[in-house]
Amino acid sequence: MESLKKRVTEFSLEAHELYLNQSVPYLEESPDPLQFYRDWIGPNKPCIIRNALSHWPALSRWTPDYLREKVGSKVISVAVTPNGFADAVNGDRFVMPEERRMSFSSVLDILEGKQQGGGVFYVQKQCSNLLDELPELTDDLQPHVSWMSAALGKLPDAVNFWLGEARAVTSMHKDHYENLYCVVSGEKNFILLPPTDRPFIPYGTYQPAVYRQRDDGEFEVVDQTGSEKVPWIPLDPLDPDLDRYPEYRRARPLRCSVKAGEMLYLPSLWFHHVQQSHGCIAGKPGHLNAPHVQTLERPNAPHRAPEHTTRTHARAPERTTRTHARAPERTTRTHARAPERTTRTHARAPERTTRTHARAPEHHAYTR
Ligand SMILES: O=C(O)CCC(=O)C(=O)O
Repeated sequence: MESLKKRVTEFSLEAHELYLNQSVPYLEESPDPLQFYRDWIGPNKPCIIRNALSHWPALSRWTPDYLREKVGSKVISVAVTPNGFADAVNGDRFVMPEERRMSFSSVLDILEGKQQGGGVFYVQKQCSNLLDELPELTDDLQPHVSWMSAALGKLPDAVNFWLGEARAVTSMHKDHYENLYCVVSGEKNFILLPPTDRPFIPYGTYQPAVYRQRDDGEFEVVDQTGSEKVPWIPLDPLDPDLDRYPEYRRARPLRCSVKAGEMLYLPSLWFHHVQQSHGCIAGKPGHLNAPHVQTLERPNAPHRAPEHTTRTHARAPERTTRTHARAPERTTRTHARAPERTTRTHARAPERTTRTHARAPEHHAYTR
C-alpha cells in the first residue's frame, strides 16, 4: 500500500513536470475544433479563450433593467445561505442551500440592495436553468459554442445561468463535465487543481443537511435524515489548514480570473473553487455581478454512475483519475497528454446528434 501511495505521489509530481502548465494559458480567438481537441480536451488542460463571445448581444444587453423587462416576472430557483457557502462542509455536516423559488425581479432587488434578503442569494441551479427557466434570454447568446460542440461531437448536456454576489463561494469540488464558463459581466476567480493532484486533496464523508431560513430570519441547519453520507473536500484552498492536511503542501493550484467576454475551458475532473467579483452590470455599485453562462459538455466516454443524490441531483463519482478518453479508439499521439487515456492521433469528426439541446436530466446535473 505504501509503495502504491509513493508511486501515485511521484506520478502526480511528474504530471506537473511533464505536461501541466504553471498558469492557465490564453487563446486569443475561437479555436478550430480539431486543434482545440488536440491541444486542450485530449490533454485535459484548461485554458481561457478571449474574443469568443464578442458577438453575444448579452455582453451589452444584460443590464438589470433589461433583465427585469425581459424575465423579471419569471420564477426561478435561487440558492440561499447565511454565509455564501452553498454545498460546503460546515463542521461535521455537508450543508446545502435552501432552494427558494422567487421572481427574477426579486432576486435583482436583493442583489442590488433594494430589498433585504437576510442571506446570500445565488442563482446557481445546475439543471440547464438557462434553457428551462429563462429561455427568453437565449436569443442573447449562443446556447452552444459551435467549436466545442464540434470538437466533442455533441451538443451541451446542460446550459446554466449563474448570477450572484461576491459573498457567494463555490467550495472545492470536481465534476465530470467538460465545462465552458462564459462570463458575461463581472469576473469569476478560480482556483484549479488537476485530477493528478488528487492524492494531496483531503476528502471526508459528511452527514448531508440543508439550510433553512426561519420566520425570524435566522438560518438553521436541518439534517437530511435517511440520506447517505456525502464525500466532500473539507479543505479551503484560500486558507488551507496545513497542520491538518499536510499533503496539500504538494498540490500545485492554478489561479485564474475570467473576465467579462472571456471563457474558461475547465476540463472534466479538475478540482475547482470559485468566487466572483463585485464587477457590476452597467457599472452599478451594488452586488449584481458575474452572471455567467456555463455550457456543460458531457464527455463521450461511457458515463460514470452518479454516486450521491442528496439534493435532487447526483454528484460526480469520487474518482481519482480518469480512466478513458472522451473520444475513444485512437491509436497514437505525438504530444504529452493526460494520464490514463487510451492513445489516439487526433480528434475525430463529431458524431452530431439530431437533438436541439441535449441537456442534463435533473438527476445528474449537479455534480460536485
Ligand atoms: O460559478 C460558480 O460559482 C461555480 C460553478 C461550478 O463550480 C460548477 O458548475 O461546477
